[in-house]
Amino acid sequence: MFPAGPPSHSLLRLPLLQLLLLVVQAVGRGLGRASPAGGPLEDVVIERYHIPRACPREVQMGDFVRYHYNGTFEDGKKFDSSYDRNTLVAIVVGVGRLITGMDRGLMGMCVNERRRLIVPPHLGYGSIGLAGLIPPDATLYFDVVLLDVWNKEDTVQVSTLLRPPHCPRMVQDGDFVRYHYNGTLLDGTSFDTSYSKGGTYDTYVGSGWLIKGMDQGLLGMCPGERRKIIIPPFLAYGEKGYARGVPGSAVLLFEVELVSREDGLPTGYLFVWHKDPPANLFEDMDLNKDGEVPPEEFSTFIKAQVSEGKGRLMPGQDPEKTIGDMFQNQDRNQDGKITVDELKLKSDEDEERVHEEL
Ligand SMILES: [Ca+2]
Ligand SMILES: [Ca+2]
Repeated sequence: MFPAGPPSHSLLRLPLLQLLLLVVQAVGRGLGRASPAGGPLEDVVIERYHIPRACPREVQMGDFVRYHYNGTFEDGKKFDSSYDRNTLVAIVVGVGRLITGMDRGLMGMCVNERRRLIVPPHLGYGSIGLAGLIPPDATLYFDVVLLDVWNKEDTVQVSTLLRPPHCPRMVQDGDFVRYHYNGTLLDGTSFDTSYSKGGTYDTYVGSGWLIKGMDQGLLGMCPGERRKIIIPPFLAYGEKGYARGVPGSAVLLFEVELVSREDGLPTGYLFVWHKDPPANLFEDMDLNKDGEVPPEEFSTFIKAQVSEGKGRLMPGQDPEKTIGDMFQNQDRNQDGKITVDELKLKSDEDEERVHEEL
């Protein structure tokens, strides 16, 4: 037989138990567990006091995270803060690099989420503490905000925001592209934008001018398309980060609007013929037939080839400059005119290199 307690006893117990459950749910959302006797906590208590509306990703074991925190004791006295050091914590989580309480307390966290963690001593610094900083058997309170999360298995994530109905040709490696972009960190901090620079960002895709993740993220894009491109740090600026605004080991989020694309030229080429060059190239260039081609004749000739659709200049550079560079390349002795021998010499070299350049 169970001993019969006084009726008032069970009446009192029920509200207390409910109250305790409510406290645990409110504080821990079921993740933390207070000990039934009200003694030391068995596990970390997690209070998710700010959860962002959008949470595309939650921290998992083995993820790399960046976060800020304030650490206090039960009496509110601060013992440590990443804000004071002006340095984010950047570390792999869930693998024992942190105190167990922090490893557990960060699991499932979203970027921009804010949590309060209550870490019992056995999941913190135990009965020994940390010399000069944490006394023995201290319960630790952390306020944490998560700013970044990625994993070494990550790839570039592309999502299309707007796709034009007609797309005759998509971006391929080697293309010359003009695009606008907004670059932010995962927590929304802006680090760069083309919109404030008075023009598009113009570059070649797949030629090493861009971070690897952007080279990948632009592929297959149509003019007029808008994309969101998320790039892990090892395909962006790595552990060092970049100048102002991109900290080390940061995931980058770009919103990109492709304005135009053109076929690029092979690396190092300034001009290519669409078909074979004219059989009598020098004679065609030497418009007044005096045996010399000065810059004016050369420029007139090249522009005629372009306008007649016989050849194509390197995109993305002032044509006058490109033609000037081409002239310099051909004028081997730099006397301001191209001779038949200079053109032949260059053509022979080019043929050896299976070059199509003039
Ligand atoms: Ca001439
Ligand atoms: Ca010359």
